[in-house]
Amino acid sequence: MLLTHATLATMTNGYGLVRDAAVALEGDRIAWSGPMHDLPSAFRSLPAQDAGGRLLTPGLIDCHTHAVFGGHRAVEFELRLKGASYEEVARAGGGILSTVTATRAAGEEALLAKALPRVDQLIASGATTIEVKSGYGLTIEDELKMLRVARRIGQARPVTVRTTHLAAHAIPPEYKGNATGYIAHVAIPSLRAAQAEGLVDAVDAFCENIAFSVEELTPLFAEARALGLPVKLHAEQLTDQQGAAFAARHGALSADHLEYLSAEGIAAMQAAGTVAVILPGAFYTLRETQMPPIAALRAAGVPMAVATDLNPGSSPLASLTLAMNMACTLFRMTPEEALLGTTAHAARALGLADRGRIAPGLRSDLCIWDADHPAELAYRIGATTLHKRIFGGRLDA
Ligand code: DI6
Ligand code: FE
Repeated sequence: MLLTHATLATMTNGYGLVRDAAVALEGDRIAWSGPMHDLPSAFRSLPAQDAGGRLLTPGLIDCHTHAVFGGHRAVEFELRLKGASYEEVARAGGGILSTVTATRAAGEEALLAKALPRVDQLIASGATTIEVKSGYGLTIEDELKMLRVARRIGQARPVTVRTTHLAAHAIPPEYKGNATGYIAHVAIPSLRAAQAEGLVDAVDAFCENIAFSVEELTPLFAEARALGLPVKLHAEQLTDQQGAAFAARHGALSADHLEYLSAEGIAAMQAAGTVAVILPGAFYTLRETQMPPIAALRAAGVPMAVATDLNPGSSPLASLTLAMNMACTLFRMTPEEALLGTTAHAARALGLADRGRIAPGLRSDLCIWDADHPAELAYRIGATTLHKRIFGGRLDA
């Protein structure tokens, strides 16, 4: 396929804007891209599609989601707005453990049927690659079930799914007060089993005083290393646990949230090449006031990604373009940083070198937008101007 008369945001050197451009696709790879007048004659005979001057970007990448879960938490949302305390919400059946109960009770088919409409919303906002975490099963079998469902999303929809093992997300009631036992008897064995079944691309954990400490997570990250799996970490979301520096010491692909990230954490991430994943949907939902240190991350040259954190509790957000808008308006990221955050830097946060930019040899995952400048993607609030996606060289119907 040959796309002609397009405005390209190649995402090499910022937007990497090329006006009146063409892109040649061969199979699932980009063969050539550049100004129309430079198009090599070899590609001129490919079947052409006129983009009519529209904006072309790399397919968007949501590098942090919890898109597989049972139930919802809308009632908890309403109770909190009526003034209920956290304890009252928990007694009324809310909170993260209510999602664990609902996820354990659901079968694979039911979980898949609930996840697909969420994924369809992400796709409608331009996603061609999504990451999906486990973490609401919290038993060996239920964590495996979640990862199997996540993998099946990639067979059911035109989207690449990367799966992340997040058994260290919360301590289930049966291990209350025994985080170490939970890591030893559930998190590590479920990771081994998931790896044996080929279900896992990375290992994540929630490092927080209401979840796991750096010390408790050390054996899990050692196991990840022994299995040859990269790590990431939910770090410094609510308090500074020095999780980002711990993750960086383990060569983490990313540290995510980072509202309470310290200068030492930034330096450690910079030295290790760890991506900062910015999640404005959770900040917004929880009405947090402490912002992640965007200016300091920028000054240190730490690559920033932006993701939805799609989950039923702290971020029921299923639009990447809205996440980009929030990153700009709430955190003062620029629209260019926000788009790098859902393309080139999101690819890096997933350890994927074959996507996130428009360049020869990369996957032909592209978005065609009814827009003429890339700043439009982050500028609109909740309106997505996606015209069509191309996934692996195929135009969406
Ligand atoms: N941080 C979050 O914001 C979510 N998980 C995490 O580690 C919350 C998940 C939930 O409330 O269901
Ligand atoms: Fe998360």
